Amino acid sequence: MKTVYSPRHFGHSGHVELYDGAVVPAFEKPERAEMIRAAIEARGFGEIVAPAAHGLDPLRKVHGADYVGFLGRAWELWTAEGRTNPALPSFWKAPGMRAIEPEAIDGKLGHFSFDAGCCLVAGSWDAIQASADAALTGADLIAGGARAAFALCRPPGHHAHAANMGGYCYINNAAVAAQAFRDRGAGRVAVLDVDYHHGNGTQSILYERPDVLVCSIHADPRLEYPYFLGHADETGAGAGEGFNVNFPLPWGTDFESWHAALEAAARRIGDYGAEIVVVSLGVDTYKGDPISRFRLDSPDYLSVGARIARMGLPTLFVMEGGYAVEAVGLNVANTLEGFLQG
Ligand code: FKS
Ligand code: ZN
Repeated sequence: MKTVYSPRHFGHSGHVELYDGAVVPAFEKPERAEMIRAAIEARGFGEIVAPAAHGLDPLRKVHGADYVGFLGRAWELWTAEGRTNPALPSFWKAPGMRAIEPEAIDGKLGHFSFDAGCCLVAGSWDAIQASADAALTGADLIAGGARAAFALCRPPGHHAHAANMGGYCYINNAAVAAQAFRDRGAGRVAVLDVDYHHGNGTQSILYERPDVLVCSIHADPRLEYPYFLGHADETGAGAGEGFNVNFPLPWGTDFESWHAALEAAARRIGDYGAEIVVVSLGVDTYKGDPISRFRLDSPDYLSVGARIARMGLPTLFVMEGGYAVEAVGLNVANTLEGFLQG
């Protein structure tokens, strides 16, 4: 299995987030991707290739053109005001306020985000594009006949909505890849999101579409980020009714309960008749994760990979979360190894 990776992710560093009421360095940091790359290299899974540039058109198929344009210009607009800190949003519209894009960059940052989990620094946009290109290059490998590919995306994507960044995510790499498969002729695509957090962006983007089934296994939004989406009764809308499946689980969920949800999701994807599966791969389900509360252990990821393999579908793994830096490489590599042996 090939891995698609770019060192351009390093451009997205030195960014911050609000945590426990303080501005702190973001948990989503460059070391994560480097630990994963090192673990993949050490296991010798296959070649590590650079992403090919696909331009912005594939991004604009799932995101608003104004939003993509904003991401491209935000740092320039922010620094034109003489500022050097990361561009961090902190103003949002409540229901009843007007969704008119402000001219001032501080207003734009709030207009195009849903939390303070995403700030932009000088190299962020380049890293964001490289990350989306990694997912698209992975999709190319599978379209070219590969059984599987691993897009080592950073920054991650599954929280990004059509016109809003949030939760470390800017461009929804999984949705971009799913759309790319559709455009290349796949009839039915599934997204399987195993990150600890609900993939609210992926769900939102694909909510009214029957051609992409979205299944997400995550911490219950009554308890956990992203708080406002990811409940079990969200089943899709319009033509997409029945094509969104959420598996919210309580804090403290162990591998046995988690795996039961994976089993149900895998069956649903099989029943759907998916031709390809995009796996939003987060390993923040790990018991040692500093911001999450599930209890999977490193060897469990071998079983996760094996169960995904048993779906028997061409599989694109797209990297999402996982913050226990010392174990993130092991856990991702175990997932991929379990897949390759399964
Ligand atoms: C709540 C703190 C919430 C934000 C967590 C973001 C998680 C991001 C992620 C992704 F895959 F996108 F990276 N902090 N107490 O892991 O889902
Ligand atoms: Zn997560």
